[in-house]
Amino acid sequence: MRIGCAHRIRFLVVAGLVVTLCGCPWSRWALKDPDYAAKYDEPPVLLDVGDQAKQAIDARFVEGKGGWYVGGAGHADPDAAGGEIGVFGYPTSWLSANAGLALLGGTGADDLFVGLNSALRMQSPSRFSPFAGVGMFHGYSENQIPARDDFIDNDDDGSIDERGETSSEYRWLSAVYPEVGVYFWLNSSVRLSTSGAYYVTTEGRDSDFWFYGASLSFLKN
Ligand SMILES: [Ca+2]
Ligand SMILES: [Ca+2]
Repeated sequence: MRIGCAHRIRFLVVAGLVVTLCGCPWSRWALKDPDYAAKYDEPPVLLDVGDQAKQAIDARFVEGKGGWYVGGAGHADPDAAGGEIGVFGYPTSWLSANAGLALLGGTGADDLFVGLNSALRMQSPSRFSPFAGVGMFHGYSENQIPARDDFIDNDDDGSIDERGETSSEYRWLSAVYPEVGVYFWLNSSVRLSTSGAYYVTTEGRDSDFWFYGASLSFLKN
């Protein structure tokens, strides 16, 4: 009896803390989303901290929705920096997918690559949600290299190996990565993300690196 009572008190304290931290008792954080509002458009019963806590953290309304995002990432040694813009979606409330056009500079390949980045992430369906996922990047770079001694008219201007002649050199870089991070919904449509991804690249194990990034995502409610 005493143990049950202690458990109940402990639950109430924890739930009360959650409610307090989330700015309840009636959190309005996602009421602009029609699916969320349909569930929680009435204030919860006073002192029902369980319902209040659930309402304050519930982000299941994202299921079946999507939007676009913009982000950046970086790392030192090897110096690497990147930017990305793309689209994302939630096939289910606990799984998100994203794909975007990405620029990746630096890395062990020492070039600027443009390519496609995509990832799958599993997360809790809550306002603040840690996630873990996997992703991949495929990109290419184009450089001009001197071509005055190959007996080829590389630039098709009628002269072979003329002064200043160059040819294009293309390089590919691919990477796969495991990733961990956190999501936080600022409101029903704007999500802040921070993450760390370990890029395992085609440049070899000496060129693998941690890539730390942040992004803002905009959900279409
Ligand atoms: Ca030429
Ligand atoms: Ca040439």
